[in-house]
Amino acid sequence: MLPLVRTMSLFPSLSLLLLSVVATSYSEIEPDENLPKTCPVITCASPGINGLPGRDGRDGPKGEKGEPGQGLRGIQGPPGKLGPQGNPGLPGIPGSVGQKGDAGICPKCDDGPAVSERAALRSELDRVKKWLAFALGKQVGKKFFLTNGRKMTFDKVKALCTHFQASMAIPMNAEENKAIAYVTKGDAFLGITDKENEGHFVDLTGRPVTYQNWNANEPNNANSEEHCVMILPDGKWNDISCSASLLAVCEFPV
Ligand code: FUC
Ligand code: CA
Repeated sequence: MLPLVRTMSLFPSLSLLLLSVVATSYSEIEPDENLPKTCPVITCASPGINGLPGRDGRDGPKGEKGEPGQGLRGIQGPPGKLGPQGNPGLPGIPGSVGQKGDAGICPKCDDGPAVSERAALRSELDRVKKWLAFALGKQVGKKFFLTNGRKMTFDKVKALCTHFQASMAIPMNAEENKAIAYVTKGDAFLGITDKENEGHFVDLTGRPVTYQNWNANEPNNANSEEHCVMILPDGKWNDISCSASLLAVCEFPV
């Protein structure tokens, strides 16, 4: 016997398996319709039975998105979580002015005792001013001239008047000049100098004096050192050294 036959007789199941493999391999080859149905070597026999279907091919490429379905719409879901707070908006256009409100209630301001109290204080103040005017000074218009009876240099008088929220006396007219002379009754400094420009007298605010009441032959700038102004008991003026010691007289706003 041939070795193959002997082997197949020995292992009949193996020979069946071998035949099955050969048949399966042949069935996977598609017959070409164009080729002539000839048998080149051996005589044609009747066609064999179809083989088993081949294995599934690999997945094809993903298809295009389909049309929306025709089914019923689902119910609305619950609201989502609260988002982060946004940036503040721009300020709005100011509103129109409102109507005037009602008068406020102020028992101590309008109709209460404070009104009569203020009137009493005003009356008392006016009487005290008259005492001072009678005893010490003189009021002309809105100026009240006062002296403390002490003598000092020009700069000291200036500082003293400032300390008492007043100014050095500066007569703007004959009436004021007379009042100052009445108060001082002696040689006193006025708030007038020509320190900056010899012969050009200005008041302490820098304004050139418009009213003047110079004594005869004054101002003479004696010894070239007289840059301040004094008022004499008769109201006449004389230029004098700023270092002289004369009465202090101030004018207080009324
Ligand atoms: C006159 C004045 C001077 C000074 C002298 C004593 O000459 O002009 O200012 O008072 O007298
Ligand atoms: Ca003089």
